[in-house]
Amino acid sequence: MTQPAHPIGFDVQTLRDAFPILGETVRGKPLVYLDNGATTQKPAAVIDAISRYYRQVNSNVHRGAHYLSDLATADFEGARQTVADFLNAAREEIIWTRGTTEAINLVAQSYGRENLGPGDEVLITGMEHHSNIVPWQLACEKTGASLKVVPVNDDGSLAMDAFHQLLSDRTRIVAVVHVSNALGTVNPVEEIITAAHQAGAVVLVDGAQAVSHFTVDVRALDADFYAFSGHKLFGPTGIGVLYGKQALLDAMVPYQCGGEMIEVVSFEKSTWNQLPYKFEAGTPNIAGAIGLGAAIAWLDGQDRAALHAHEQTVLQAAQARAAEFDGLKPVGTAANKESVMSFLLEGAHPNDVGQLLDQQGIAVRTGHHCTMPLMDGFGIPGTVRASFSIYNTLEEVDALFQGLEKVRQFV
Ligand code: 7TS
Repeated sequence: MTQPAHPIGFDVQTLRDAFPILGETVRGKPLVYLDNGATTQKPAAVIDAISRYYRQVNSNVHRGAHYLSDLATADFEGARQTVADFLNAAREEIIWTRGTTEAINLVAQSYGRENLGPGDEVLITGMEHHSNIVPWQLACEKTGASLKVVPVNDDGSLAMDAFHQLLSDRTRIVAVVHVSNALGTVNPVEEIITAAHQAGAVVLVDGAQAVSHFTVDVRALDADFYAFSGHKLFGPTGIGVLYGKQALLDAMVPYQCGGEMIEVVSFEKSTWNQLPYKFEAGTPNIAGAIGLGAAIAWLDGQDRAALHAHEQTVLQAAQARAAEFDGLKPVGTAANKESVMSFLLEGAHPNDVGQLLDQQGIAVRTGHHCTMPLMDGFGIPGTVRASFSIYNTLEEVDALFQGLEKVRQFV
C-alpha cells in the first residue's frame, strides 16, 4: 500500500526517525509495535532530556540550597507550566502523580471520601478501566454511597439515554473515560459534563487514551478533574498528571502526607502548603516530570492535525481489512473512535493469536485490557487489541494482516 497524501510537513518516515526504538528488530524481524494503548514509544528528545537531567542537573527540587537545586527546580516547574499550557490550565491546577491510576485514587480518596455519604451516588460507565472503577468502589464502601454504571451499547458506544436517566440530584461524582482503551470509543464528554453540572455533580475525565490523539482544553470542556499518564503521551513511565479546578483542589484534604506538602508541622497540628504542593508529598519524580515536559514540547512542535489525520487513515485502513478478513469479529465499532482495533479470531484464543503474532515481530495486547466488566458485558474473556499511534504505517497494517493469515493457518 502506498502512503496517502498528507498536509505538507508530515512525513511518517521522518517522524519514525525521531523514535530510536522503531529501528529495532525483535525475534529477527523488524519491530511492528501495535501496543500503543499500553504505552507509547519515546522520541530521542525525551530520552535526551532525561539523560541530560541526570548527567548535568541532578539535584533535589524546592530546597533552594545551591545552584543545581535551583536549576532542577526551574526545569521541574517549567515542565509543570508546559503541562498547564498543554491543557489550558493554571500552573497551580497541575498536580504531578505517578500516572492516571494515582490521579484517580487521589480524587476518590480525598474529594470522594470528603464529599460522599449514604444516599449519594457515583456514576461511572461500563467501559471504564479498572483504575476508574475500583477507587470509586472503595470510596463508596467507606462512605455508604453507591456506584451506578452507564451501560454500553453493542457497538461499544455509551448508552447516552441511560446516562441521562441515571443522572440525578443524588449523583455527586461522574467519572468517565474520554477514550476507551479496550474499544477506542470516544465518549461525548462535553455533553456528559454539561448534564452533570446541571445535576450538581462534579466530573472526573480519565484522559489516559485521549491526550496522545487530540488536543484537550480542560477549560473549554469545563472538566472538574482530568487525569492522564506521561508514558502514553510519548513521555516516561512513573509520571502523570491530575488537573483539578483550583477551587476544588483548595477545598480538598491532602491524599498523602510527608515532606514538601506541609507549611508548618508541630506535634499538635500541621498546616498544608499551597497548591499544587499540597498534593505532592515527598521527593517527586523530577526526571519524569522533565521527560514529560520534553514529550509535550516535542509534540507541540508537530502538526497535530496532520498526525491525527494520519492515525485515522491507518485505523480506517485496518478496519477495512478487518471487515474482509474471514472469521474476524471486531469488538467496538462505534462511529467516533480513536486508534484502537479490538477483535476476535474465530476458533483461536486471543492469547494464542498474540503469541503467534509476537513470533513475527508484531506486538499487540491480548486479554481483558483491565476492563473485565466490559468484557463480561460482551460475554467474552478478552480480545486481541492492535492500538496504533502517530508513527504506525499502512505497511504495518499489511504486516498485521499477513501475520493474521499465518495465525489462521495454525488454528
Ligand atoms: N485509564 C485508561 C483509559 C487506561 O487505558 C489506562 C492504562 C489507565 C487508566 C491506567 O493508566 P496507568 O498509566 O496509571 O497505568 N491502560 C493500559 C492498557 O490499555 N494497556 O496497558 C495499560
